[in-house]
Amino acid sequence: MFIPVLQYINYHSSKNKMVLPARLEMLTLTFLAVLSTCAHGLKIDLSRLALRRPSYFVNKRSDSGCHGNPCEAAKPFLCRSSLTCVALKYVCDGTWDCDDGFDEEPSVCNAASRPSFDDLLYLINKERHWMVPTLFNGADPELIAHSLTTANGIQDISDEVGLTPQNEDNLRKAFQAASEGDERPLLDMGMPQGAWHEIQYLLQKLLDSGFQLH
Ligand SMILES: [Ca+2]
Repeated sequence: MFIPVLQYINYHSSKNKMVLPARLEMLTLTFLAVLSTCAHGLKIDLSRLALRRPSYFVNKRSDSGCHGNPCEAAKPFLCRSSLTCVALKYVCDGTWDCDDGFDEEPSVCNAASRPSFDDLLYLINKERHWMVPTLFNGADPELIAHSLTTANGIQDISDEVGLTPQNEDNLRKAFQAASEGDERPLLDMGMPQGAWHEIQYLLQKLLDSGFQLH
């Protein structure tokens, strides 16, 4: 079964370009040289990449929709600054296979072990009435999902999304609540009854991937 893992979204629409933190700008620049790619039949989906052009989305990965990736299926990971192609077993294996180390960048490796962008976006949209203002300062759900997929931890998300100290504190409490199996802090934040298990599952998956609470 196909499991989308690596998904990068461009947030440089004219609407929000001016308010985005420099960190996200740099992250987007990181992927400038990478075209839309797909990992055919493999675990990593590179079909959503940050490109410096208006919002770019590939709704669903499909073989017919994959284009721009010159790599063969056995080596589907395209390096950033060269046309070097890397087999997935060498992505995030601790050794640079791309000249610039793109295959070992933390954001790439974070995304490889995280819940998918789509799963996170679905949850955030579903719970957006309380989750977005309480935890993410009213930010765009796609930006939040992207950041959760690639960030090292809360500080990165704060820099990328623009959180208040209260948001950071609430986010930290939410992760701790998930870790401790205690839904009460989230109920106090406005989480509706019945939403807990899905939220706990995804937060715990983030923690399991090494997501840092500082
Ligand atoms: Ca490598």
